[in-house]
Amino acid sequence: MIQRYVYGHPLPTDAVVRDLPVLPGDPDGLTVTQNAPAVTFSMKLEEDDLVFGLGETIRGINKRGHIYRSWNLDEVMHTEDRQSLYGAHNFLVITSGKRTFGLFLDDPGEVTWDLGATRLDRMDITSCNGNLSLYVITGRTPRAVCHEFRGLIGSSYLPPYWAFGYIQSRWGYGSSEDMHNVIHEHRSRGIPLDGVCLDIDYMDHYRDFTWDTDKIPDLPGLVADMRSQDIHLIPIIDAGIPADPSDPASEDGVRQDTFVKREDGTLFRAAVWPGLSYFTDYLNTRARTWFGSLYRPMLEAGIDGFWNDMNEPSLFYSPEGMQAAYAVADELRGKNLANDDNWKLQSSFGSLASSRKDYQSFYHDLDGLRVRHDKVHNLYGFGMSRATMDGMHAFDPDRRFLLFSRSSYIGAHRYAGVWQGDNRSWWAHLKLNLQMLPSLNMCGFLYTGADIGGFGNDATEDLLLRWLELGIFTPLMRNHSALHTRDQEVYRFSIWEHMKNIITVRYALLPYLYSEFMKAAREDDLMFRPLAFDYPHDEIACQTEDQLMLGNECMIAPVCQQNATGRIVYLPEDMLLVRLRAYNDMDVEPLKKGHHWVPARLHEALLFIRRGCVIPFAAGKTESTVGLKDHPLYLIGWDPQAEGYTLYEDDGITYREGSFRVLIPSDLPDSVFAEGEAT
Ligand code: MIG
Repeated sequence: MIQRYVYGHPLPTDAVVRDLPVLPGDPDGLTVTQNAPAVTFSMKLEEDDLVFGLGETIRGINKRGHIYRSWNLDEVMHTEDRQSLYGAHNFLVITSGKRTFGLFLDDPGEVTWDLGATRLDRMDITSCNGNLSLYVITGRTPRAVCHEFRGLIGSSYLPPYWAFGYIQSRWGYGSSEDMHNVIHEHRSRGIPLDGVCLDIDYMDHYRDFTWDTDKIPDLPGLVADMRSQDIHLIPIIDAGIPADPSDPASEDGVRQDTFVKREDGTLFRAAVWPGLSYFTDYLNTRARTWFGSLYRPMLEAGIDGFWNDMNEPSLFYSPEGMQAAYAVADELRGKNLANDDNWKLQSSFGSLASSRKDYQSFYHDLDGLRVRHDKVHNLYGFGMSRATMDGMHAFDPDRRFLLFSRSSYIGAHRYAGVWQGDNRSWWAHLKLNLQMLPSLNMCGFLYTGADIGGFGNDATEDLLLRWLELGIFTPLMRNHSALHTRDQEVYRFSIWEHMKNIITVRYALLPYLYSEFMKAAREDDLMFRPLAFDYPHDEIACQTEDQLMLGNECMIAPVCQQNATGRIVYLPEDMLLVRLRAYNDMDVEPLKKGHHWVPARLHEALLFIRRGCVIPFAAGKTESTVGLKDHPLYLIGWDPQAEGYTLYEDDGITYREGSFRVLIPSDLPDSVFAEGEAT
């Protein structure tokens, strides 16, 4: 059941797809405190309350014990002390033996979530602007609450099948030659690959929708050449459009009045990669349609996937902010700077990026309603995803396109996936990658993954291999790294063959993973779940922070620790351990419920299948998802009497309904089953 309450004057967000009646008064169990304009919703947290949700953010699967802030930011440090990353996903579920319910604050402005941080036994959620719809969702289980909620916010975005293939990316890729090299290095070694990303360097002076013709003389030719090798080209698009009349998109946007403005009606400008830039008013329908149409020439060149970046929006500085900083510098120039002055000088430049002041200095036109940006800040990336996907569908309404965005709000999950942003080559971030998966799924974002190997800093070979051993399960499986960091393509490392073998496991698993993804998307369900969702009465499962349920049959427990030769895994029920080395190299071992030390050498990925379940594997080696179609399937499970697996399949390209096929062990003679007794 979903109940809706309204506070202040909510702005339209398009997060939900159902218009529910507004109930009078306040919801039961929440204390509402007005502190104009803010509104706070408070509740006592019981000792056994678990708190899940908030989508893309830092810290554990159980969010209890920290203050989070919904305020989309270009945050380069995903450390424990942060409060915000790139998305605002204002949904959480509170569950204990006694009660289970969800809260969704449809509020596009700043919201803080004190989830037992100030006081262990207290939750305070504060809407800073006090204009929102509050939805209270009840259900028997956390999974049921999420299902209800997902019905409210609408179906998740569907990527094409190829988007589940391995994708190689790097900040620095910008030319046809880069693309050819990356493809050659993968194909010549038999490392599977379905996509390569172009980062900002392909553009002509960082101008969106242009490409440097010295680096890419023939874009349609490049795309066609790549497609003939079953590889898709995925260029980046940034939110800012250069404030320069010589740029066609800029000139056209000014003429058609599609950019955000300051209070006095002049165009808002701030610097990003191309220098001073304009920002499309993605909250305006006409401007969105305009921006979406800008993708057309690249779609016509054969491109069918993009990644949208910098759409929090990230701002390096505004001219006003820079001027103020210069004024401070002029005032202090030549002085003997004591501590305070030194700090003042440093911080006047150091605080220029994505500043509050700048976010308060421009306005959106919400189809007739003028709203200051900070009141609707968290909708910006959502609007960009929507503009892009609508533009792609205007080009071809029947085709599924790949799109993943950095910034998002609930609602954006209907238009695109998200990647988890600028993580680091840290073991802690491998674990964080896992921890964000279920909370993103809860908020509708099924197509997601993190930069495998880590974006910032230098990856070691063991980190990359272990990270691939998690990445084989994530719908978006992309290796990406930052400029000036150590080369991170698989083929750069001495143990590349192990990495390659692990990637072949991904492809062998794809029929299953795709089927589970599509089931989750069609049924408003979760592909990744905290163990607490499936075993609510199991105290250990409820506290497990480094394992996840995957689909309806599996559990994953990746090794997230350097130098480890295995790990302790908690099995909440009897399961079949599958130790995976390559598509054709694995061993299985039935294990009893309880704790186990599970050996996993560096090149071995771990997967656990519930007793009584079977999952399909593709037999055979492939270079890309295209080749997978020819491979027969076999099953892996505990015992040959198992019921079978219902596989979902479709064309992977259009929105045409697919079909279900029941795979039964007795029909698939090559299937693998456990031998011997469980230990
Ligand atoms: O200011 O395009 O998160 O994936 O490689 C940095 C360059 C801009 C941030 C993205 C990252 C991308 C990088 N971008």
